[in-house]
Order: sequence, then structure tokens, then C-alpha cells
Amino acid sequence: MTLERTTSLRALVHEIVDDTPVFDIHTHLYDAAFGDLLLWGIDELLVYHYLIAEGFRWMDMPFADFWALPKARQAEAVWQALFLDHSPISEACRGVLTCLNEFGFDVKSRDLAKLRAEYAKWNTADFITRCCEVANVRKICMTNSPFDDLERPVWERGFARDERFVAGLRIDPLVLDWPNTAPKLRAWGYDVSADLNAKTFDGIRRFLADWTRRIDAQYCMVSLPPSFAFPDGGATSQIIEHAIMPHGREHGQAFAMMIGVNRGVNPALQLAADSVGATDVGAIERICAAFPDNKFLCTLLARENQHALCVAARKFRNLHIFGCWWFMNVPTLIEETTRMRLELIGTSCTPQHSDCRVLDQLVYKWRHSRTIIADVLADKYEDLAATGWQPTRAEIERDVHTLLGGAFEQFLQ
Ligand code: FIX
Ligand code: ZN
Repeated sequence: MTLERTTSLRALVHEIVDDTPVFDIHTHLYDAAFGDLLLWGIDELLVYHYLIAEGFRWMDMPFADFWALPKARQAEAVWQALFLDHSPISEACRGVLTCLNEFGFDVKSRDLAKLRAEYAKWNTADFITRCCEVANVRKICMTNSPFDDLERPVWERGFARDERFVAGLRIDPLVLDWPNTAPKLRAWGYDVSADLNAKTFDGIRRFLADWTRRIDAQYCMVSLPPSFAFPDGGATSQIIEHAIMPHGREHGQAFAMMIGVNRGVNPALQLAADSVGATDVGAIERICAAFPDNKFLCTLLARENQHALCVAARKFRNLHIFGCWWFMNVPTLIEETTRMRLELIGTSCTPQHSDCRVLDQLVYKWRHSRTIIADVLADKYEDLAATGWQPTRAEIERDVHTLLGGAFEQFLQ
């Protein structure tokens, strides 16, 4: 292959990856109907928990003093520590600048007041559309918890859905903390007890069915610690086996497991307090083997688990792996992980989700990931071309659509 041809193939892949709308399958964004739960704007960008954790590497004020500040002052402290006193090199810092730049705001002035003034010209509805356009996102999956006291009443009241936002049913307290969750379900009218018996499993299934219908959930999901074991006879394992699995089969609903988070290792950091640990991928293989008629989505937080997870996906077609979650969402690891996935399971995966907490972040998370996905993909097509197999534009478009949400939709069908 000539250099010219190599260059044009690479350019074509980048063009197609940029032009293909993505289905962002896991975020913490909300339909505008949820009001203040949908975060956007420069101050929200600056107080993203990724940046707060990084800010505390430099800021010497006591944690409690920081948390006592109003949001605008917190944002200023982070701006000072991470953008003015040092160069904003980390992925999360760079992300803020990518957003500002793509919106056409003046990045180089380093003038927070000016940036705030730019944002003040926007309203929520128009800004949602702007972010979806700039990020080229066609659909956003929210994280919806019936256990969230701010969120639950909105669902109970009902609202006209924005079709760009679809729901994911989040059930961490149910899976991880049954003793404290049973009384809540009872208070909501479900006949459950602290005992994990047949009646309790029935009640949990009714709860899951009601919420699946109410929010039209794409899948139900939980985050799990590195110590997750299956089967182990504990409450988590029993609830999965006797309530979530039958529920999933009855409703054709996939179960998403996000594994590897050690919650609250430094509680003073609040939302930024969580850390990472490697898990036993054998537990994922056992659950996929035990429930061949259930579908599983999985993303793992530890780098050292990614290879075994790819191998698990080769063994179990009821397992769909997705995303470079949280601490994995840095260029070095996105590149490595995406390359490994393509080499082990081709395009039968979803290389990335954004995990955005702030609407604007759609722009940077997808800009950064798209560039890496396109580069890795271009390498792979060049390898094919070297054998004489010339990928066509239509084939590349098909593959990119598959990677940016198509495979996920097909898996859930
Ligand atoms: O559990 C999750 O869904 C995590 O993604 C979040 O809890 C975490 O705080 C986060 O924002 C990671 O990106
Ligand atoms: Zn998340």
C-alpha cells in the first residue's frame, strides 16, 4: 500500500467516526424534565468530582472548608489550582478546555468571568441540543435510581419524555444493602422482609417490573466492589439469582455489572472518594454460564482485568462488554483497551460510554474517544489492506455504527 493510500484510508476512518452519531449507553445526565438534576455550565465542569480529586493534590485548605464553600467559590478554587497555578494537562482538565474550545469560547484568555458570561447566554433546552450536535450524540442513557429521593418523585409524577434520553434502572442499594433496602420497599407497598425467602424475591421482582415499566428501562444496572463473588450464598448473590435473573428473563432485560469500585476509600473527598481494585473475572464467567438465557453487560474498572474480560466475551455470547470506565477513561488506557478488544472480539463490543455527569462533557468525552477509536480502527484496516482486503466506505460505516451503539442495540434486541 502506498503512503498516499494509507493516509487517505486513515482520513476516511476519522471522517466516518466523527460523522457517525453515537448512542451513549451510560451517563449520569438527565432529561431536562428533571430540572436541577441535569448539570451544565462552566462551574459544574470545574467541580466535576474527577477535578476535585485532582485539585486536592494542590489545595491545602481542609476538606471540610472546601465543601462548605458555595459552588462558584469551589469552582474558582479548582480553576486556580488546576488551570492557573499549573498547566491543565490531566485528561479531566484537558476535557474542560476541549469543551470550551468546541463551543467557540475563548480558551486562551484564562478568564473565568468571561467564560461564565458566555455560558449565561444559553438556556437549558438549547444547550442540550447544542451539546448533542457538537458531540454528535443521538441517544443518551441516563442512570435512574428509584432510591434517589430527588429523582423518584419526578418519575412518579410523570413527564413528557425527550426521546433523546432513555433510562437505565440503577439498583445498587437493592443488590448491595438488602437490610436497609427492605424497609424502603415495604414502605412503597412491596411485601418483602429482611429474610431472603420466596415471598421476598417475588416482592423484589414486582418492584423491578414496576420500575422497568415506569421508566421504560433499557437495562438494569449495578456497580459492584472488586470483592464481588458469584455464587457465594450471600445476599447479593441470592438476589441476583432469585430476583434479578428471573426478572431479566421475563422482561428480556439485560443486567449491567460495573465492577471494581471500592467506595469511599477517602470519605473526606465525598463523591470523589472512590477507588479501584481488580476483581475475579471468573465470577462473570460463572454468572454468564449459569444463566445462558440472561443477557449481561459488563465494564470493569481495573486495567489488569481488561484482558480476561475480553476472553470471557469470547466464551459467552450473552456477555456484551462496554466502555472505558472512569479511571480507565484516559487516552493511554482507551487506546490499549480498544485495540485489545478489536483484536480479540472484533466489533462485537461497545468501546466507549461517556459517564458524563455534566452535559457539556459529552463534547470532550466523545471528541477524545472518537480520535482514539478512529486511530486504532485505521491501524486495523491498514493491516487488512496489507493482505489485499480493501475495506469499502460502506463497510467502514457499518463497523463504526456497530461500535458506536449499533452492537449494543442489537445485543439488547
Ligand atoms: O457508579 C457509577 O456509575 C460511576 O460511574 C459513578 O458513580 C462515578 O462517580 C463516576 O462518575 C465515574 O465516572
Ligand atoms: Zn457511571
